[in-house]
Amino acid sequence: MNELLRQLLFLPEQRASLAREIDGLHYVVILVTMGGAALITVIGGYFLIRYRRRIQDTSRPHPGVFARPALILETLALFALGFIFLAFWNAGTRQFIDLRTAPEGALDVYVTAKQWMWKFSYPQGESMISVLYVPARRPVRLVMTSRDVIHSFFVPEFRIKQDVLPGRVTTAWFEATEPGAYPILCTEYCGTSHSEMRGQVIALDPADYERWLVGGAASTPAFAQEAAARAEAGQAAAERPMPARGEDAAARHGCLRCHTLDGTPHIGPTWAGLYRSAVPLEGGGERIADEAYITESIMDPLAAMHRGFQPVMPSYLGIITPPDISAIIELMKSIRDVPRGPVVPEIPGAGGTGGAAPGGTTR
Ligand code: HEC
Ligand SMILES: [Cu+2]
Repeated sequence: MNELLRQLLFLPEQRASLAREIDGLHYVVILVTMGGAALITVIGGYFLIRYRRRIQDTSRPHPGVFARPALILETLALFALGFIFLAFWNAGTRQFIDLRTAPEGALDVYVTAKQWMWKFSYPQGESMISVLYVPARRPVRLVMTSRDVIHSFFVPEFRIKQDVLPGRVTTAWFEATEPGAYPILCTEYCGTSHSEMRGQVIALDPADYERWLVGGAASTPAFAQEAAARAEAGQAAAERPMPARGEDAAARHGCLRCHTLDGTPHIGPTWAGLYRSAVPLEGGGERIADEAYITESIMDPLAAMHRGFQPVMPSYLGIITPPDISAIIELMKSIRDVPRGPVVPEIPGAGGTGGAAPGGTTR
């Protein structure tokens, strides 16, 4: 039953000691509300037909809500509702208290959140970024605080979610039931890279955990090493400065087939020295290459053409994401002082399509 409902509701596996209980309350609430809704629909439908207006027959009097059988039913329903409320309240309060109070002898780990990473410090002195090693089948208490804004620590498989606040300490505890790697997510929007503020809880067999304490990550089982490598790669990506991410995005979208970063003329105007420069336009006039002009050039390249270039740039409307555009603009800002010669190539359009970026990535 538990497994069936868990899958029906698309919930992740239950991998902490309290997860099953929490899901239990969830199931009861969902089933009671769905059952209630179904009951009301059926009763409403019955009344709709039973008491519909009849043209001929006006003799049958409406029994009225104050008739004795109705009163009895209504009183019973009220009591049932009160009982359901008390039952929810009772189960919810007990779970809340269980979730709040870590068992005696729990292992303490200190958690510091900051844009955009989780840092875990152990009483013995180690400190890990993005990866939280814990022994399985032993309670772990997290003592958490933030260095900047509000974050929220969420491990779906453990069913724990706790806000992490600057200038305040909050706690959460869990006991992983099985060794494994479980993702950590930040569930409080905390800035540009909020979605990349991830990590892994790596629950190890107690013996493996002891080995980790002595020998570090190298002495953990293969699954743990894989998860740690994944978490670290994600962290490195999140920490990459925006211009570098802009270069990734430009390469990914093929911009560097036509644009250069080092000032060399090519199929499209070089991005070196472009930011905030005056762009001469086809048909006269000029525009300052600010964020608006750059974004417009990417979405609708023909709207304002750089004088002397061919109309070969495709529109990226609906293809490129706003974060990618921001990163590309940051990349352009970072090379605004790179000297550029004449921007327009000698023979316009001679490069054709699909050529490699000549010297496009010298930075
Ligand atoms: C097929 C070649 C080609 C590709 C690919 C291409 N562009 Fe362009 N781009 C051009 C040409 C040619 C121009 C100048 C004519 C115009 O304004 O449309 C240009 C103009 C621009 C301008 C205005 C610069 C100026 O000096 O007026 C920006 C900004 C720009 N491109 C960004 C991008 C970005 C970002 C990408 C990738 C997402 C990209 N381009 C992909 C050829 C290309
Ligand atoms: Cu966050």
